[in-house]
Amino acid sequence: SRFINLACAQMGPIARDDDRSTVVRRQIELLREAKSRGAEFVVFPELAFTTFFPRWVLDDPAEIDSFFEPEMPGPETRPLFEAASDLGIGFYIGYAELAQEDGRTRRFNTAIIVDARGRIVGKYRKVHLPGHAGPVEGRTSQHLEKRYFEPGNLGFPVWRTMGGVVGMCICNDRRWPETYRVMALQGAELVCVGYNTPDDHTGVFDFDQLTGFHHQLSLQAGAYQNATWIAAAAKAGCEEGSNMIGLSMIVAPSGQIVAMASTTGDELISAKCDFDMGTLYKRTIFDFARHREPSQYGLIVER
Ligand code: CDT
Repeated sequence: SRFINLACAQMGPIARDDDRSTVVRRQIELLREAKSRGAEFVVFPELAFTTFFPRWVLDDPAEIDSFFEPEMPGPETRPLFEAASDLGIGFYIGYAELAQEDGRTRRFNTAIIVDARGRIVGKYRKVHLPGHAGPVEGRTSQHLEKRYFEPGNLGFPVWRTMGGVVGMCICNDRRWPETYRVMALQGAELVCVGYNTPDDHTGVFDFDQLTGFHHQLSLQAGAYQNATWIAAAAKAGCEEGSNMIGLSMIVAPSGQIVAMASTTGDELISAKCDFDMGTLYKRTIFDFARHREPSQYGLIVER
């Protein structure tokens, strides 16, 4: 067995005018609780340092930039890195990344893995950007990730860290089977995911009433079909008038939920997870080399 004591640090709402330092103090409090429970690795939400700004139509470039991080860690986020390394805890966290790349300014919805010594070991940029590039008429709430971010350009890598093979995705990515499969084909044993999921995100009540179910369904199917652990952390609660689901959870390669949040506020959940549970599934029902038939899957990359 190869055990890791894993935690998800669900965060309650962040107000539009909350500063980074206030938010980081909350995150450090969650890290301390994680330490008291013996956790070695903590998963924080998507865009974890600010409110979920893609709900608004913003035009002022300075205001838009105020939600982005030109460096990670920066002056206000460094205390999180220091606290985690003092506690000997690794973490995953999401943030809005302002990058200078290919001779221009680029914006991505990004997540990183930081090891227990405070070093960034991996970066992922969200591939599946939901919503629209401009406001949709008649909708009471907007989801404008396509306005503020480019699709990620780093693929779905995995990293050997924390005693296992670890990959990342962000929020909407968790609904797409390709996300998990690309990482599973590289041997992923743990997939980390942070999310902000409003309970009115499709605008169709028949679908929206199933928001929690579809979240669980995606994670449980993703874990089972790819023989991997999944640790998913929400930003939850009523944030600037938008109700976002909680249900942060840790899912085993069996598809079973082994820990789940019961509130929509700051809440730590944790579980002792055996990376070798995934190995067992990979040697039996999901032995990819023996059972998959890639020659029959061509359409998936052609369309
Ligand atoms: N942040 C994010 O990706 N949220 C989406 C909901 C919005 S879709 C318009 C999700 O898939 O949870």
